[in-house]
Amino acid sequence: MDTRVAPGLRPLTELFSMSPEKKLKITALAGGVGASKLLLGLYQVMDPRLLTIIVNTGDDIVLHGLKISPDLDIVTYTLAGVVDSARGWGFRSETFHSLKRLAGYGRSNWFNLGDRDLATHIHRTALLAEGKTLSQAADSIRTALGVKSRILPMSDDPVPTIIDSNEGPLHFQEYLVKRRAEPVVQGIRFEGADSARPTPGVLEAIHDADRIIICPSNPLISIGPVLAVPYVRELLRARREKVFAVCPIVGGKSLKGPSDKMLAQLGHQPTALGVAKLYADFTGAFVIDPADKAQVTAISALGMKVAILPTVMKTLSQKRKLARALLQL
Ligand code: FO1
Repeated sequence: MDTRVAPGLRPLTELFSMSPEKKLKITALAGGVGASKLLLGLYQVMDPRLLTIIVNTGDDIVLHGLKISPDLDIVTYTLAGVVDSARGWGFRSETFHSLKRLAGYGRSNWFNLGDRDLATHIHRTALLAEGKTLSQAADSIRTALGVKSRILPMSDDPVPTIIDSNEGPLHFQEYLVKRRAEPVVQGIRFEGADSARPTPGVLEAIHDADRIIICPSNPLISIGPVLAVPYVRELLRARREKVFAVCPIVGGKSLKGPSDKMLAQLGHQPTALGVAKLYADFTGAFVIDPADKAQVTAISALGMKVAILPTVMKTLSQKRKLARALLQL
């Protein structure tokens, strides 16, 4: 038998020998860095062509006339194996000559756009100017980088996340990167969400999935915007038994970013239980770390099944292990 394969494709023999759980059609809801760890695990342990990722675009921002989509890029670069894994965003071994020159022209440089990363933003902005949609641009970028899973922005319409803070309204990137999450959060708005349309394929991907995974992302500003797109939350509710959410808080601390601080400032408990309360209406199974097993009874009382699995993913082996366990649950 000829088992030769084109570069990047798995040998047919490997697909036939896959266990049934690896053939499940999976749809994941994702933010950026935290989500990408689990997504990389899933990408490696299942047939990646059966994985569809719906990504938050509330973090998108226009800088220097360029459309930047940080979470789409983080997910794409991670699955393509080109991400700077220490930072979790941007290209590995990146240089910043263009940004220095831009600063020399008096332009702001608080958002670190690397030289190769800039090519992505130029390409995306050019496609949009040529009349293409954000999802067509995302597809062009992921296929060029050899990513086999479908990556869908939650909406082709802009839905910027605005943080109402003690310093006034701030775009999410201004709050997170420019102001280093120091302002006190008083409210969060997803501007334009009410009239935004889900990207073509988003509702179908939720409807047709064998399993829907909510990645361990910030529930307020990464998963929150996706849920705010019309019909998404309602459809998840209708498919609740198929929805598995991985908690992004372990032992009262965020796995990544300021989730714990933001939850507390907005009056939620910065705990697994606090996140479970935000997800209970559309989640059938809630995955927590062994460190939080004391909260099982309280979470179960919300009407969800609870699974205890190690959710801290520092190594590739931990990412693959959690992914495999999620497929086998
Ligand atoms: N995060 C930072 O903390 N500082 C940066 O300068 C920065 C630049 C950046 C450039 C491109 C990109 O795709 C992501 C970038 N991020 C940066 C990450 C990003 O701000 C956030 O982590 C996500 O938006 C939250 O998911």
